This record gives sequence, structure tokens and C-alpha cells, in this order.
Amino acid sequence: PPQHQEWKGAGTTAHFYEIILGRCYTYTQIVRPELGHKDCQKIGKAFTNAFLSKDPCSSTEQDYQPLMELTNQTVPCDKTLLWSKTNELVHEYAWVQQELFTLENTLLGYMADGLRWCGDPGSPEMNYQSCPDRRTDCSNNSVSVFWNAVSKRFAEDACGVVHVLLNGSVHNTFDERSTFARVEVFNLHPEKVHTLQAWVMQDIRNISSDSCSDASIKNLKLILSKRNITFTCENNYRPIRFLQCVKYPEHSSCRSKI
Ligand code: DVN
Repeated sequence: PPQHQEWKGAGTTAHFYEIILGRCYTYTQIVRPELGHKDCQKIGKAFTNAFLSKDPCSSTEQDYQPLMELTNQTVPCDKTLLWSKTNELVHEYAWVQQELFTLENTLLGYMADGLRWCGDPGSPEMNYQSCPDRRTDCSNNSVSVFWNAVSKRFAEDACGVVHVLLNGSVHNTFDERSTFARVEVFNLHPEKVHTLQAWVMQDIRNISSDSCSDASIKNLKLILSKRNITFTCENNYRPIRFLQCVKYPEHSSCRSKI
């Protein structure tokens, strides 16, 4: 018989536990061997303990506290890279600029990147059938609460100049509903973070006017000035433009021979 779909969202990623365990070992043994002392078995258990046998719509940041404590990690000052609506480009840049850290270049972000997970109060198993959708089912779901918690810690831990890669080719370049706006901007510590530098990149196939003077960017600048953090903004930062040109080498803005 067709199984009843409890939630509107897709279920837990198949082989979730094996994936997070494998990613933990890859990260701590190969990507950042200086974290080789981390106990991946313990980390994997703390991750699943945060949500198994619990209501996936009543998840709390406290549920993830033991996992967060086991995965603490220092990011050097000036090396934190935030982003919003630039998922592909930001990770291409972080891959080239190895000293920069996006959240997904830290252990916990690396482990969870792209995965889905949830439990069920009446069962010790993961729910592979369906998980709450954050729009139609509930906002306090196991996945959203996790990303809010780890994003909050990532911003709190930042120091020096923080960078953010934004998308100048979408309607709200600074989107008040985004994790960057809701969580990260408000958890930067002004005593440690003196400047937020934005790089606003436009789609190379459709370069328009100055995105840094966009109304949503003015809003970001205002929020930061109230928080005593200096804001600087640069349109179409050249090193990242070069990455866009790798993908579209024949585009007119990529063809000049110096
Ligand atoms: O700075 C980064 C990083 O550090 C991070 O945790 O937050 C920033 C990126 O998140 P963002 O600002 O919300 O950026 P986006 O591009 O709007 O969203 C990136 C992804 O996170 C998307 O896949 C979002 O899913 P969606 O909107 O396509 O269903 C997802 N996302 C955004 N808010 C979320 C969320 N996933 C779960 N819960 C949320 N509250």
C-alpha cells in the first residue's frame, strides 16, 4: 500500500549516518589534519542524538549543543567568508583561496552540507520517508534549527574583517529573510569585527549598474552602522570575476587581452 507521507519535505538523505561519519573522517584526517584528534564516532552519535526520537518540528538549539561542543574550531581572523544566494560561486572561490573559510569549510558545515535529516518521537529511527518543509510544515525543524545554530556560532566566532559574497543579479541582494541577514549580521561581535566587506557579484551574462547602491545594500549598511561595524562594498570583485570567466571565457567582459 502507498505509504502515508507525514511531512511535505523530502525525507532523511539515504545513508545519512555513513555520510556524516565518512565526511568527519575525511575532514579531520585529510582536509584539516590538525583536527585529527577529533572523535568522529562521538561526533556522529552527538549529531543523531540531537534529533532521533524527537518531534522534528520542536527542534531547539540546545538539542545541538553537545554536537557543537565536540566540533569547536578556530577560524583565523580576517578569514571568515559569509554568503547569500551565491552558493556555487562562493565555494568555487573558497576552493581556490584555501585560507578562507565558509561555514561549509568548517567541520560541522562540511559534514552537514546538502543533507536532510529528521526523526520521529515514536521511533528510534531516522525518517527516510519525509521531513518537515520549513515553509509549509514548520520553521523549527531539525535542519533549519541546526543551520541557524551553526551559522550563529560561526558569526559569533568571527574576528577582524569579515567578507560576504552577495548576488547582485537577484531582486533582494541583501534579503532580510536569509540566514545571513537574520542570523549572521546580528551575531557578529563589534568588539572583534571592525569591518564587513561585501563583494557583490553580478551574473556575467547580464551585467547591470552599480549593485552596491541598491536599496537592500543601503539597508545592510544602516543595520551595520547601528551595530558599530564599518561596511564597505565592492562591485564585481576581480578575482571572483575571473572565476566567472573560467565558465564563460567567450563573454565580452572576459575577452580583453589586458
Ligand atoms: O553565510 C552563509 C552561511 O554561513 C550560512 O549558514 O548562512 C549563509 C547562507 O544562507 P542564506 O543567507 O540563507 O543564503 P541563501 O542563498 O538564501 O540560502 C542558502 C541555502 O540555505 C539554500 O539552500 C536555502 O534553502 P532554500 O531557501 O533554497 O529552501 C537554505 N536555507 C536558507 N535559510 C534556511 C535554509 N535552510 C534551512 N533553514 C533555513 N532557515
